[in-house]
Formats: sequence, C-alpha cells, structure tokens
Amino acid sequence: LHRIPHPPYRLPLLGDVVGASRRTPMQDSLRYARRLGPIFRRRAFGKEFVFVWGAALAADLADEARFAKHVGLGVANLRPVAGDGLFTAYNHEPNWQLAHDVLAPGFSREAMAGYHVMMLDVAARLTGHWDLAEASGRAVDVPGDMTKLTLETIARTGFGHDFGSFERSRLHPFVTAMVGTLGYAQRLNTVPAPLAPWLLRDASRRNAADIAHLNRTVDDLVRERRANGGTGGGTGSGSGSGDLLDRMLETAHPRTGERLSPQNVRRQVITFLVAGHETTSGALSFALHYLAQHPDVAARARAEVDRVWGDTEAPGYEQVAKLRYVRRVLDESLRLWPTAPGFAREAREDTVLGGTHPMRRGAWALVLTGMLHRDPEVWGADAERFDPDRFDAKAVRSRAPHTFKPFGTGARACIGRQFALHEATLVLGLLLRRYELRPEPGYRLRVTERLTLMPEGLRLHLVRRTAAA
Ligand code: MNH
Repeated sequence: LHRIPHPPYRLPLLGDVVGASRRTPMQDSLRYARRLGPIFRRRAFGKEFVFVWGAALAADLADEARFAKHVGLGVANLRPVAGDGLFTAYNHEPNWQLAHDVLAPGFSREAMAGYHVMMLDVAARLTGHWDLAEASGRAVDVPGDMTKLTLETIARTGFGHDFGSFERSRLHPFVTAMVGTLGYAQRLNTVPAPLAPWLLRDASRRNAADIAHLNRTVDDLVRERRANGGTGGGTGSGSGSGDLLDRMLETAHPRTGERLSPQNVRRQVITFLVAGHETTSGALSFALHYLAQHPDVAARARAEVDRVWGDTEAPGYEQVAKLRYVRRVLDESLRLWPTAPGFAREAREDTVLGGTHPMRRGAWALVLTGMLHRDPEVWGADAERFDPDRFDAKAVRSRAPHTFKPFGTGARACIGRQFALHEATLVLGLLLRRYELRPEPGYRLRVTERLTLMPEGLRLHLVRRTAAA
C-alpha cells in the first residue's frame, strides 16, 4: 500500500478531506486522479480506499479468474433497501445465481422486442408533453423529464405498472423516496461509520420512512398482480411471454426448480425499479446536452434517423439498432459521464495487481470509470473532447479491450445493458426526428451526484421540425 500515492495533506482521524466536498465525491476523485496517477488512495475516517483508473490496471482487474465484484461503499449502503437483490447481493449469496438465471431471459432479444411497443408508448407521452412546451415557448427540464420517461418505461415493461409520471406536476412519491434513499446511501460514506447514528439521526429516520414507502409500493404492485392471476404485461400489452414480475413470481429455476422467495421478490422489484431508470435517465440527459451543444453532431444524427426510419410513424424493433451514429452519440456521452461512475473489484485469492501491487484475498479497489474513460494513453490528448467518431467500428477495433466500461465487467456486469441501450437509442431517434434542440444561453455543464451522475439544471428549448412526423 505504501507505494500507492495519496494526497499530500492528511488530517488525523478525518484523513484526506482537504479540498474535498461531500456533494461531489466522484468529481473530486477525478481531480485527485489527474494529480496522483493511474492508481492512488484516499483515506477517510481511518479507512484507506484504493482507486484505479489506468487502462492497464483496470484491464487487469477485469480478469474474472483473479477478481470479482466487490459489494462495498455506495453499493453496500443500499443493502438495507435492496438486500440480496441482484445488484447488492454478495457473490456467495445463493439468491444471486438463482435470480440471475431466472431473470436473464427477461433481457433476451425476444423479450426486448416485446417491450419495444411499450417503450414507444411511453415515448409518445414524453413527446406529447414536449409538444405543449414547444408550442408555448417553454424550455423543458431535461433530467426531470428523462427520469419520468425511464421510470415509466421500466415500470410498464417490467411490472405492468403505471406511475402516471407525466400526468403529475410533482414527483411521484415513489421517486421522492427513492432519491431520498440514494442520497442517504451516498451521505453514509461522508461520515465516520460509528458516528453515523448520531450525525445522521434525522436523515436516518427519514430514510427508514422512505424504505417503508418503497416496500409498500412494491407490495401493492405484487398484490395487484397476484389478484390478476399473473397475466404478463397485464395492461393489454399483448406481450404474452410474461414480464419481469411474472418471471419473479412464477418462473422456477430451469435446473433446480427453485423459486424466488416473496422477500427476495420485493428486493428484486425495488432493485429493478431503481437500477432500471436512474442511470438511463442520466445517460439520455447527457446525450441531449451534447447534442444541443454540437449542432453538427445533431445534424448528422438527425440525417441518419431520417434516412433509416423514413417517415414510418412507429419505428420497429429492428430499426433501432440500425441507428449506428445515434448509438455512438450515446456511447460517447457514457464515456465522458458514465452515469454509474465506478465499480469495485476484489481479489479472489492473494494476487499481484498489474505485476506491482500485492493484494490479499478480499482486498479491493474501486475502478473510476469516468477517469478510465479519459485516460490519455487510450483516448489521446483530446480525451476531454466530445467526439462520437471514437466509437466508429474501426476506432473500436483498434482500442485495447476493457477500456470502455460504463456497464461494469464480468459476471456481475449490468443485466439491463441492452434494455438501456435500446430504450435510449429509440428515444434519441424519436426526439431528433421531431425537434431541433437549443441550449439555454450561457448554460455550462454542472454534474450532480447521488450515487449516479446527472447534469444539473439542464434545460433545453425545442423547435418542432416542420417536415417531421
Ligand atoms: Mn445497470 C449492474 C450501469 C441500466 C439493472 N449496471 C450494473 C453495473 C453497472 C451498471 C456499472 C455493475 C455495478 C457493479 O459492478 O457494482 N446500468 C448501468 C448503466 C445503465 C444501466 C450505465 C444505463 C445507461 N441497469 C440498467 C437497466 C437495468 C439495470 C435499464 C434494468 C432494467 N444493472 C442492473 C442490475 C445490475 C446492474 C440488476 C446488477 C447485475 C448483477 O450484479 O447481477
């Protein structure tokens, strides 16, 4: 450990807090990273945390034979809400493999094609809402509206549930509770653990109420489904094959015949409602920001949509993956602002990281995705510049593996990756086809952190395209 650089000013007890802010832990780490190099450590409250972002070291941590996901920091803080749900389960917990095997078919091509029509439906609510704003010359609240969109999408496709987000003027209480617990989980990292019960007493009481609210919402949803006898995609979607909730309630493990327990179903539903929308919402918001800031990129993307979709009113499932350039815009946005800003890896056995840093079994390090994605050795001296052509086929082929990791790595990588990419590409295509995007004069990107990343205060002006459908 002593060979790994750390910030110069260390306070007793508090550690490396000089110049650090509790609101932006990830962006602080980016600053430290630039000063301290591809691997560094920060101490907080007597604990030492190792951060890795150099491409070679990150690639080594991706070796599944020697490393695995570590449930730590922010992820571990979500255990009171999500327990042994898919995202927060420890590797050794039997419910991880069980739920993974039962739910993975819910993300197959076939299943995704079934969600497509519901995704279009939700997108139509967004454009309905945006048309009104456009007609009255109001700017739209991008992160707010993207959060409504992605929450409705996962709720409808996964659970046949409608939160009515676009019909409300205030946030749905479920969202308020969810944002509350995410914020609380992040704050837990900013105080010494033994003092948390005192320092965060009021906050922890509010958090308990938030968790109770999340549980109640989910229990209602499950009761409703059980009462309706489990008709997958129940609200007339006609998907037939059953949605995620049907799978959770009814599908037995193909080999062992085991089923998810009611308690575990509750945790999975919360996990999917949360994991299934925050990060996608952020990804869409950053992409819209960059499209508004780069009219040349937007024009190219829009031309692609016009060419590939023509004026088919409702693009089919197959027509989404054909938007190659739009997808590059999304990838490039996720490169600069991976909305899940890091993931942790632990050593399965005693090993040596990158041939120089000995790690004991169980020792772990945090991969700083946002910095890995800016490593000049991989992305060049202009790594800070937004340029979707970094993701054209030739550029991708010539890049080292494990250098672009917005969805994590290995067995515990994101199960919803295709879902998110399909949803986001579809929505960007629909929006580009319908509107010109104008930034608010003088807006400079600020990024807020509540475990996930989001552009703060991003508002855009819309101009309806005349030739559009
Ligand atoms: Mn998602 C795991 C990023 C969209 C459901 N997700 C992860 C991890 C990252 C991640 C990174 C791995 C974390 C770790 O190693 O600790 N996820 C994203 C991003 C987007 C995203 C950047 C959108 C953009 N995720 C989604 C969607 C869903 C989803 C959409 C569900 C529909 N993600 C999950 C689940 C896991 C996960 C569930 C946990 C998988 C596992 O451990 O088996």
